[in-house]
Amino acid sequence: MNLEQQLQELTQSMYQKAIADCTDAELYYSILRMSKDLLDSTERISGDKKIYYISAEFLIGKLLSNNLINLGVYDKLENILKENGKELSKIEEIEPEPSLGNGGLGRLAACFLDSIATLGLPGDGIGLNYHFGLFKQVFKDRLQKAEKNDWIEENSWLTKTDVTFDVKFGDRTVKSRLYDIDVVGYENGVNKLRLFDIETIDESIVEEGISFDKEEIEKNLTLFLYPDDSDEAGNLLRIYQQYFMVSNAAQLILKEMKEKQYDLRKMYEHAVIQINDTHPTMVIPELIRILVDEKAFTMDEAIDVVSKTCAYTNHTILAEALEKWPLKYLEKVVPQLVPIIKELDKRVAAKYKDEKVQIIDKDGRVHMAHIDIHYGFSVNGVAAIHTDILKDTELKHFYDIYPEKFNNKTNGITFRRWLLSCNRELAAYLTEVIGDGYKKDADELEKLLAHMDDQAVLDKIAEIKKHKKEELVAYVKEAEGVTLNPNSIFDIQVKRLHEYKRQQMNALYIIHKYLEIKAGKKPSTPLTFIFGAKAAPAYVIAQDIIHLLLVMQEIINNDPEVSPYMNLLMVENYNVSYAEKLIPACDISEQISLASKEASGTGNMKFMLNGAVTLGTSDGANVEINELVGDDNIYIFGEKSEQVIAHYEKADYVSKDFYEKDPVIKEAVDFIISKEALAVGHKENLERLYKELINKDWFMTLLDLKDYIATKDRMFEDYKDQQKWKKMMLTNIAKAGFFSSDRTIAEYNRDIWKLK
Ligand code: 26Q
Repeated sequence: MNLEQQLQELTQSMYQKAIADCTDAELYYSILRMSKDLLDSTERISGDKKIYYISAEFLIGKLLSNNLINLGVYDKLENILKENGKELSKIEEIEPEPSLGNGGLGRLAACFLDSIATLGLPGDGIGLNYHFGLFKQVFKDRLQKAEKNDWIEENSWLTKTDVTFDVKFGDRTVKSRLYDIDVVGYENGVNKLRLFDIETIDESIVEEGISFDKEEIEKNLTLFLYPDDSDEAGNLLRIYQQYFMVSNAAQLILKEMKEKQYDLRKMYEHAVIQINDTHPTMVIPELIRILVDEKAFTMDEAIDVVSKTCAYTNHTILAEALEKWPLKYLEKVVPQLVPIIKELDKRVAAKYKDEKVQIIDKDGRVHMAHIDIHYGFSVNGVAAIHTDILKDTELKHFYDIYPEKFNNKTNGITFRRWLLSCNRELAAYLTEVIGDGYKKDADELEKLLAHMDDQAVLDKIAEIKKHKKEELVAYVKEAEGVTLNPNSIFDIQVKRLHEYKRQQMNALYIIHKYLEIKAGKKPSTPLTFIFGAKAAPAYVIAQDIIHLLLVMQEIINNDPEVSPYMNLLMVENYNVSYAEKLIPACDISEQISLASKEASGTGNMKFMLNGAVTLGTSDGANVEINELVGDDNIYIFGEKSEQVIAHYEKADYVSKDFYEKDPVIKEAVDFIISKEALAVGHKENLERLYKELINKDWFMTLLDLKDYIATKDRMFEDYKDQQKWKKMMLTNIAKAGFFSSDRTIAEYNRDIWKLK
């Protein structure tokens, strides 16, 4: 049966309609069913050793387009639908987006699953089936409000399995249920994302917004994903979630070991567990506990086997983001792990006197990362500069003990989603120019460099960019009711809202530009500034920054003296699907974190691949982008990480000095509490932000502001030289191959997992 017959049969049996008579929604559910059938008949990837990627987040995004591409049927299906008067891209819009992640770490896990399957490696993701995922963001009165984000439907990519486990907490036992989502590699076999849920969940306990009774574990355990704030509220529930995840993971892994009749004493020959940040760390004591209590291992044997099986990835150096759970919390939620953790701590204390490497500190807090480092065989950072900072500074005391465990794995992104799917026009054109080898071997993108002086190629790449800008303009008009100018420069900053990422610095630039235009100094090319960002609900200053952006949007877009020259848009509910529309339309990619703070960044890679030019600091993977494209094809500004680290060590950064000494800085910061701003915004929010900037500014916004303004202005000037700009675009695309997650995963496998 061919594809058309297959689909026809489904629309008939599900809706008693021919394809041409179905609504987009009916077609979506029919194609979903058809795709699941196709996945069912695709080969399962198998092998003697398997990677289990445990993560509290898998920010998978919508799956339809990607699955069709990876199954190799996208083009065929698109044509069949076209012949029936239907548009596949419209049908894709029907799918609800699963937001099972906060940002970079969760999206990385999703890209990794795609690449693991694409490389044909046996490997599953293990996580939680959050019913509402991350909150949905709405703006009311120029403030962020959080609402629940429903995504699970009767028909979805989830497959209910008959696997259930008991999970024992200190005060209760709950029953879990496993749901699977198939993960198909690009023209390859299928692995699984395994998401655990609890049978007794009760969605109706969610009240106003996203509040709910935190005590009723049986009803709330998998309701929400925790936003990445480190505030105390709900920490106990987070520990319940983490233990639920790892207890299930451990039981599943042991079940598979048993089914394959592997010798548990050689577990590490058949299984490797990648611990994605510290969130799944309890899998280490949990496995040790099971081996000792139920499988007759001695403590020494159990520790030895588990340590050879587990590897840890660090995604941050922000001290406040490193998990340290009070022993008291663990005693309440998982008392059975406490003696194991104490034993692990005792062994460390007996060997190393240095306080900095202990597991339990003198305040009785358990440092989760320290468990991973002592009792795992690999520790990796996610970009070269990040791994160096771990070795030299943050984790220096551990590096001195275990130099052989430390390694770097620079992050990557899957080109199937971030090029083939989100920018079909560019992908098709690249195929025309350099062939389609780049789809499986991303380094082949470099073949583009041979066309650096080929005017037709340069023009076509620019034309595609213009087309993607027009598409975005149309979408934004519909979704946000805002009119943008496709002939302006699109300058985009999309990522979680955090002070270290410095959206506030971008806001100050925009204020500065606004004031210049008011004073009669107009930019030669109109400018469009776009933001997208969710802020953790408990993160007050982040909320204030969103407020400032929405206030400036109102002021700028409604001022007839200014709006012909610049516009500002903060999109509502930025998520993976929105990213897929914004990134292909971008000219300038904002990557402006305070040097040393962004472990890697992955948005930077997605923008580059789609022909945007980076405006960034020497931080995270920007450093490697810089090395690849050279200084002429990127705009780097601001103080370097060593200088920033020295400021923290000497405590010599005083933001008020910058504010008082420089009239340009003062003017921009003062505008936050000007009467124009206060006429539109709230005094409380704006004043708090103003004071934060001049009195504290922990992430040194004002330190780099002048250099940022100068560099950004230079970039806008350079844009006028379109020939030069097009060559920069081409170079960025051509050099993006290194950032394919296929490369990253091949390195994980070569150095850590050693499958096949
Ligand atoms: C911790 C404790 C309590 C509640 C929440 C959390 C929590 C949740 C999520 C802490 C951290 C996160 C997410 C971190 C994250 O996304 N890190 C990013 O990882 C990317 C992939 O490696 C990097 O590219 C980014 O630089 C890094 O910020």
